[in-house]
Amino acid sequence: MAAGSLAVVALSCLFLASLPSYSVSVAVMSVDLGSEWIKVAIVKPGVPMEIVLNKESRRKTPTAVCLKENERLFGDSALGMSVKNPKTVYRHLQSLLGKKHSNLNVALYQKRFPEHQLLEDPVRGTVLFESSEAKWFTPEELLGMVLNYSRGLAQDFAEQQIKDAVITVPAFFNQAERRAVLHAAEMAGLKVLQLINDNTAVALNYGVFRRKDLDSTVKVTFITFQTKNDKNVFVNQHLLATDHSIRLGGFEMDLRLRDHLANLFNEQKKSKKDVRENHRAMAKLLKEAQRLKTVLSANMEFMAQVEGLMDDIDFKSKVTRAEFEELCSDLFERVPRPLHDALETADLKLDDIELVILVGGSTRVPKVQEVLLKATGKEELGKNINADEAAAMGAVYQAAVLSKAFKVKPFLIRDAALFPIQVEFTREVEEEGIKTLKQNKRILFQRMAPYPQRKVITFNRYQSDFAFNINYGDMSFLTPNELSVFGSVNLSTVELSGVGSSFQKHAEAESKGIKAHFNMDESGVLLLDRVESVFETTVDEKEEESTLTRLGNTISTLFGGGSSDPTVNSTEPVQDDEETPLDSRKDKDEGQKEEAAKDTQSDFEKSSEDEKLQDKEEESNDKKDPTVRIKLYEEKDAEKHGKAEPEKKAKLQKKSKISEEITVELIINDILNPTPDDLASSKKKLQDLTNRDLAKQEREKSLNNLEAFIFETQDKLYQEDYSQVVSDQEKEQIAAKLTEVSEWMDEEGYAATTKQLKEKLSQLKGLCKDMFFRVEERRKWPDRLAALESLLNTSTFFFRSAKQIPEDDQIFTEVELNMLEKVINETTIWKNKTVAAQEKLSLQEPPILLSKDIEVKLALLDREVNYLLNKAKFAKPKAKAKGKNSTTEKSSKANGTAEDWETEPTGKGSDLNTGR
Ligand SMILES: *[C@@H]1O[C@H](CO)[C@@H](O)[C@H](O)[C@H]1NC(C)=O
Ligand SMILES: *[C@@H]1O[C@H](CO)[C@@H](O)[C@H](O)[C@H]1NC(C)=O
Ligand SMILES: *[C@@H]1O[C@H](CO)[C@@H](O)[C@H](O)[C@H]1NC(C)=O
Ligand SMILES: *[C@@H]1O[C@H](CO)[C@@H](O)[C@H](O)[C@H]1NC(C)=O
Ligand SMILES: *[C@@H]1O[C@H](CO)[C@@H](O)[C@H](O)[C@H]1NC(C)=O
Ligand SMILES: *[C@@H]1O[C@H](CO)[C@@H](O)[C@H](O)[C@H]1NC(C)=O
Ligand SMILES: CC(=O)N[C@H]1CO[C@H](CO)[C@@H](O)[C@@H]1O
Repeated sequence: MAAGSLAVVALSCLFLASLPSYSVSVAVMSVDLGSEWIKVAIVKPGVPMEIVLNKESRRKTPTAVCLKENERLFGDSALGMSVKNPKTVYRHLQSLLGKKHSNLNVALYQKRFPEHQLLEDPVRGTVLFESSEAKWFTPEELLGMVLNYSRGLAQDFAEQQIKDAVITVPAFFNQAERRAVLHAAEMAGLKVLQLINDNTAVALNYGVFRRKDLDSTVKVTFITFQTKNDKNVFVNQHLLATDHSIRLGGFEMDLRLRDHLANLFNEQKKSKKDVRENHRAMAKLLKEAQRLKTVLSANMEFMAQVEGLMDDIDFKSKVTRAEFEELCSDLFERVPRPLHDALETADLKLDDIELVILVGGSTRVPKVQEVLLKATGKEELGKNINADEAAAMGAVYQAAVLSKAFKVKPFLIRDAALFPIQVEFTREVEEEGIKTLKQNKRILFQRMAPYPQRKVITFNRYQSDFAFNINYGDMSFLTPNELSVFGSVNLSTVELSGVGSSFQKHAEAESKGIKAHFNMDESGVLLLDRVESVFETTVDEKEEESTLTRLGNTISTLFGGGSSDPTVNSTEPVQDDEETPLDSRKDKDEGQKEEAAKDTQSDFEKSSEDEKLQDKEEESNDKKDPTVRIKLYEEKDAEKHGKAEPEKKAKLQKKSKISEEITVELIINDILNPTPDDLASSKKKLQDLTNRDLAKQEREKSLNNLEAFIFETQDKLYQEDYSQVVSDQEKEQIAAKLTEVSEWMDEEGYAATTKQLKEKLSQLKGLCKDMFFRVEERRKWPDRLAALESLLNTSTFFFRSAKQIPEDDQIFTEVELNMLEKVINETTIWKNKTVAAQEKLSLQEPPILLSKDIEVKLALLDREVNYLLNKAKFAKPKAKAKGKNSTTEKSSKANGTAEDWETEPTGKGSDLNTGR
């Protein structure tokens, strides 16, 4: 949107640290998934976080895929096709994710991209793109292709396989939209470590590099303006929404400019047709409009031009920045509003804001900056952060933190859920003999609730199977228009079975309610971990048994993974660890809800234990490696059990908790997930397309190789090096074959299979092998022979010098020296003989002087000399070190024996070997 969202992100800075350090060798990546651009970053051992360059060596890649009849194109190539064949190009997919066909976003998309046919999925009610190739594609599949392409870029850049990724999503993405991105990633075979809100990623990037400036205990709050989304714009601290925000955004500006250009063209009356009717022409104008917007950020006016816009008519017209600002004036007017709204919701004043950072493409538009400066009353906007890449860099930092492979100082992020989520259920109540159905609502996650967070909800009044709904809570902060874009406010219905039987089974025990365990995970996705029916019995115990049971319980809880493990055995006693926080929380709940206060016994309790857990976690993170988050929950449990022990020892009566797993059927009410079969078939669809692309690339390579071989060899036949080593007959034969294959290629080559092309090439190579060999050998001779000659010379010199060492000082044995001489003799003879024989041969005959033989001789001689040199190197005269001078030394040498020399492998080198 033009205005952008105001993001207030709270970061708890827990670690003062410098840059990350790395250990194991596994690269991880981030994808900053924008509706127009994708930015990819990697981190790999020994290499700091880096933005990945794409095939055009650019730091960002258009989010687009082109599905041609026989291949796919991505990035700039895909976008390039939009002016040739707009129907094959799919982009701006973000606004369709997790949306029903009836959604306003879909209508808007259809209007913006009339070339696409959007169908309705009969089962899920979502959008399908009709395509001539496979019958249709879902937005998730198309996004999956783009994600896998991004992975390919990252892998090429990192020069290794990558599977793990952190992907950014707009903070305002709801549950269905987040799940859609996860499904797309799954289709691409990517393992998503986390979906991170893009403004959070920016904030993280900001925080990480200013760690030292941030106080370790103070919460840091700062604001980003995010203008890259042309949808409802929210913030993760405060949700902001403007009436027409779905129409806002950089892309909206592009479209307005495009329409302006179309008007200008129509006014020029060079064609009788309306340019708006022509998809290709409009695509060309859109491309020009995007260029225009960028240029007008730096210039006051610009000449827009498109060659052959329509029916070979060129278009050319001047557009001024003033005109552009006029076109978008209503967008600019809305810029300040979200800022004020956000400050109000946050109960902050402008003075409280230290820094305003702009993020997103349209923030380069001077007018947007001007309006914001005025609205914030600041001197300047935060420019000390590379806004374009901050999200990708923040996300890859997080990827490094989450991947166990890197030792990174974590920067703890508490993100906030933008949309409240509540549990709704109906219960029959009897008042004065009249039975009525009572609707109940309990908030599960409040608006702006921090996550990741676990919550436990306890239903106390049910003794038989029942159902409850999970819905979004009070969404009145959205306008009706925004709400309709938002989609279903109903998330799911949970049907429980086994409640009644759990009560029958434990009739003697006291019910502690039905507990539903929820988890809002790191990606902001709500999960229902499990539901259990909890009972408590009071039993008299013998001390012995008690100890054993207790030990058993403690151990099993430790290994069972604590509260996050849904496989806890149903009849296994569970430690009494949830009750205390529950009770303390109950008071607070009752204070908040009048309804609850009426009941003598609350229907319902909400445990905020996990908030405490979280707090604890933050503390313990100070000391421990927080990359192992799950572990911390377990440790927490263990700690509790530890504390509970002494208390229980004192009692002879033991309260024992029994947990009975309740079967859950989850009915999804917003957007159905693709079934496992759907996912498998999508995966296959993508894999098939990838395989087809790879096969096509392979075939093109084979074709090129064959073409190049023919061309180069034909040329070589005229070069002296080659023509002199072949007989006329051989030359003719080769030339004829080359011509034959060349003609075959012209006639049938374009239909030929990769296999045929490869076969032709290997036939030709076989035919030319001898010729090439002769040429190659001749080329190698001078070098190799010179090397051999030189080594013979030095070896001979060395041999002679060694021979001259006086007998007393001699360190080499006679055998050794004879061996060297023999090798020298033999090599010299071989060389003389072979060279002489080769000279007698014609150039066209197979050579007998072979470079590989020369290399063998070289190696042999070299080894021999080196052996002796090495021996000399470690030889050390014993008698020398007596403080005598060189003259007396000589005389002492006269009666030195072999004993004076000591060979020691670890000793230091003597002078002997430097003589060479
Ligand atoms: C994803 O891309 C890689 C190459 O980077 C390829 O090997 C793989 O098959 C692709 N996966 C799918 C599902 O297309
Ligand atoms: C959504 O949930 C509310 C409250 O549970 C209910 O009244 C409404 O009918 C539900 N809507 C749909 C479409 O299921
Ligand atoms: C090496 O050749 C020389 C003469 O060229 C000869 O005197 C000597 O005995 C030969 N040595 C060996 C070890 O063959
Ligand atoms: C090798 O040939 C060179 C001349 O090419 C000659 O001087 C030398 O004596 C020959 N050596 C032997 C061992 O044949
Ligand atoms: C070396 O020895 C000679 C005689 O043996 C002596 O004249 C000379 O001074 C000595 N030099 C040193 C440096 O000791
Ligand atoms: C070496 O010479 C010294 C004096 O010149 C003499 O004392 C010694 O015996 C001689 N050693 C041998 C092994 O000849
Ligand atoms: C260790 C243990 O008690 N395992 C039991 C868990 O519960 C199932 C049935 O629900 C039993 O079959 C296991 O023996």
